[in-house]
Amino acid sequence: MKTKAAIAWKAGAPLTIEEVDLEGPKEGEVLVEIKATGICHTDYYTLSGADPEGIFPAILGHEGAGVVVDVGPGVKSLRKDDHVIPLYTPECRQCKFCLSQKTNLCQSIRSTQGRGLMPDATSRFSIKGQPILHYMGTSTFSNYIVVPEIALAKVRSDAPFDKICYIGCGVTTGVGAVLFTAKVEAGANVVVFGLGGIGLNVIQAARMVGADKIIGVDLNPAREAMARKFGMTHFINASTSANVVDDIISLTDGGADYSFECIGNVTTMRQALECCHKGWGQSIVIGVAPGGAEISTRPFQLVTGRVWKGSAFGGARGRTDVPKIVDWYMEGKINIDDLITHRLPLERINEGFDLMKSGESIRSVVIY
Ligand code: NAD
Ligand code: DAO
Ligand code: ZN
Repeated sequence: MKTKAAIAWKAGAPLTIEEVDLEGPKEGEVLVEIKATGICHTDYYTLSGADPEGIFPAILGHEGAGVVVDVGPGVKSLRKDDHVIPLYTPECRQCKFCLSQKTNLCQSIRSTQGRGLMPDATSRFSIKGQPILHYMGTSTFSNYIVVPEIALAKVRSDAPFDKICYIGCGVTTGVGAVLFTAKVEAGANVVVFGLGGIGLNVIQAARMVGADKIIGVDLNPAREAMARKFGMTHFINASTSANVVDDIISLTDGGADYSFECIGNVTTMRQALECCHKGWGQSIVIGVAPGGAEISTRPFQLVTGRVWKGSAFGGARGRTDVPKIVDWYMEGKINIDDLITHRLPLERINEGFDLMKSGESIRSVVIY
């Protein structure tokens, strides 16, 4: 069949809207019509050329929601008309990683997904016979996609696609880091570095679990008002503070119980660790730093009880946890609507990237 998609032909070039050939689903695969997709910082990271694993030509996008159109042989858990969210972190429930119950990093299709291919090591997308690569196993900048069954979360059918697409990455990454990775408890003091599409979701989850102080740190003072709306109690402007770590330690009587780095900057990663309380403070790295970057601290920071952890997709097991997060949105427990600041048709997707780069948007959503 044919599908309309935004193609990334090479790093640094704007996306172009084109008609693409899409092969139907093979064994264990599902054809999905994407109804809406968010534009995430990580799409820009890859498109800019900064991502050392970025490969082209490809169809980017990993924050979508849509409807099952057809299923390939052997698909058991999904059928036509089911509403789904594609998962860049699948959940096969059979691999060593899934069975460990210690991680959400399912590895069953990792190697082909990383090469922009389906599990049989081929692409379903092509233009005039030239293969176009998949991206993060999702490629939600295409109106129709083919995805392995294990990389689709089935969600309730009354949830609006133009909001729940954000659960495909940003919401789950931020909310999950608080609930599943850090397991923040009521009364804890929490610090969030970076008040963008991820950090604001960390803030709303910290409020949801009953955190005491929720301190936000950002260079952009325009982020303060939105962060307060989501539960931030104190703001530190990193561009005017003489010492962000000292400010946090004095606000929290010795340091944060939990900090979250939502920027992708190794300097703020160090600050996020070192503002944690001696003996028990945990710092969660969410931001993706530039290729080759390294983090550092004095090892005595760890000897004296601080813990440095990472979180991918919020530690969420996609097929299990994403439907629950959709329920929380539908029950009014989490706010997505105010984070979606811009809506665009696919033809204007490049404007979505410009809005992100200028800091004007929190999330732009493309509506098909
Ligand atoms: P964003 O651009 O929306 O937000 C980043 C915020 O950080 C902005 O408000 C910016 O003003 C602020 N900032 C930048 N430099 C700063 C500094 N030195 N000090 C203080 N504030 C600073 O980005 P986002 O969409 O929220 O993504 C944040 C990071 O999370 C990115 O690196 C992204 O790639 C990563 N990410 C990780 C995962 C994961 O699973 N671990 C998933 C999605 C995104
Ligand atoms: O198992 O090695 C692996 C893949 C891990 C993928 C984790 C992705 C999280 C960071 C990228 C941001 C995604 C939007
Ligand atoms: Zn697995």
